[in-house]
Amino acid sequence: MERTLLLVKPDGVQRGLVGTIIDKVERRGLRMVGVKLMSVSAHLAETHYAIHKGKPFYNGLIDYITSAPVVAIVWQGSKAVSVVRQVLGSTDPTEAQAGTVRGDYGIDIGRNLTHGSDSVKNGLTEINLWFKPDELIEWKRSGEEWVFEI
Ligand code: D4T
Repeated sequence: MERTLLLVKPDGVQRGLVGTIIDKVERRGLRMVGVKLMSVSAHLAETHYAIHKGKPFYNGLIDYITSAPVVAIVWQGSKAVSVVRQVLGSTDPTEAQAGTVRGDYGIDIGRNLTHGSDSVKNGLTEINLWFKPDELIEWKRSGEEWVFEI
């Protein structure tokens, strides 16, 4: 089964949307296997967003993600990467569909509330960056046979 990293960014935490965002993914049927509220160091932010270094929005992005606590969550389940990105909506909230997190609660791409891994490979890399192995719990959610045709 796939795993993916979801970050509720500082605006999501400050605006009290943590529960709403978790609820949407949880009701979709994915299983949470790790979660924590954390301050993001400059080093962690720069490592996570290394691919964007040098782009015009990079400095603002680092300032934003380190400005207040974030909630980091690892989700597991069939197609977890694409399901989380679908729940979050397009990176630019003005292009995100209604019913998605960004489409319902966002306006500005620089305050887009969340991050979701964009591939299985990047998901594993990001999970290793944000979580220690003992912060992830193996468990089975009862009733998963009603979500997945295993
Ligand atoms: P995140 O990391 O927020 O899930 O973004 P995505 O994976 O959906 O999109 P991304 O890597 O292309 O962008 C990372 C982050 O940078 C911000 N951003 C992006 C911005 O402020 N201005 C921009 O022009 C772009 C392209 C938003 C998300």
